[in-house]
Amino acid sequence: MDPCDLIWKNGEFVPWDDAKVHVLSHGLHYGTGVFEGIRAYETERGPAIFRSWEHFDRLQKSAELYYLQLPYSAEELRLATHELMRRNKQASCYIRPLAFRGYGEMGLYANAAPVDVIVATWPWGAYLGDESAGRGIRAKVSSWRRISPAGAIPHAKASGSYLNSILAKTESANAGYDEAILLDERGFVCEGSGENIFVVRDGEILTPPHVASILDGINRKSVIQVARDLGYTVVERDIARAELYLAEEVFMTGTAAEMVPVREIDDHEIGGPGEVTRHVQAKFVDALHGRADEYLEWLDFVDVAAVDSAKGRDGAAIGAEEIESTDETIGRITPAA
Ligand code: PPE
Repeated sequence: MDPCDLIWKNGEFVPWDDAKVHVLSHGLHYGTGVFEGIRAYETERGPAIFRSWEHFDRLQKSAELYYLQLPYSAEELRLATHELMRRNKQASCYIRPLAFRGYGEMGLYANAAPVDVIVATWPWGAYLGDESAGRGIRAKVSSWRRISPAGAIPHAKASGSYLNSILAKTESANAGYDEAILLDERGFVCEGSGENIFVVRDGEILTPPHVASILDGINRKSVIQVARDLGYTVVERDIARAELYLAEEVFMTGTAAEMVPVREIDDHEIGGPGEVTRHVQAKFVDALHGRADEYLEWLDFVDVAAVDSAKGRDGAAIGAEEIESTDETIGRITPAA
């Protein structure tokens, strides 16, 4: 990893190497955490976090689903992230908020253990390899099914759920593929180990619906909108495994991976990146980087010149609560007319 200077932890900015936890932290033992993956990009108007409101909102919903009470509001965490990026002097980065049950009680009903919250930032390059966005990746349908909604909550971005993704990813990597595609418990196409999936058939763009145990991806939602705005028909419906092999084009979306064409699945050549993928990808990448006026409202611009609002008048570090009240210059901007 490429460390940065500071990590925001429970309302304070602490040096990267000092952001530690007790080995008896609940989340470490039972996976009781929820997290987010967010990216910030350098734009002509300064650093901008892509759809930060939606990410912090999802963090809060994931927490609620697993009965974790977040001691900070989504807005407090969003503004703490701005301050962290300013202090780490980052124009672009990956952002990882995590809330987990901390140290204080063991056992499965441990409400006495606190919920700790951190936000970390670091530079993270192309998740599926430098060539992934241009050339496309090779994927393998996993022998592991996506966690069933009967046993856990696929809609929550919960730490423990990722054991499922890690099994699938490990299997595909050990077999020499770039990524895994998981089927849901019914045997329909679900998603990648860390991405949503799209299939192009007869010129239409298909993607699995919510009942297929997907994570409700923020890039999924964005790409659906971009594709529809470009005039494509996007249908959310169950997709049979064979439709992957019969597809004209396949692509995946996720914060870390961004938008990546899939050129081969289970040794069936899909080809590409195809015309539809390229068309949507070009617009989507413009949106991420602030080059598409119609999507500027998705960008949360970080005011790098803002006063260091997390320092009180005496210069002492304070919590996110105060950041919110002093840092009003940062907000959702309206697209230029
Ligand atoms: N499904 C899963 C299982 C998933 O983990 C992600 C994101 C997505 C879909 C796409 O969601 P979104 O980022 O909102 O479009 N995966 C995150 C974790 C990656 C990691 O290795 O850690 C990410 O992309 O940040």
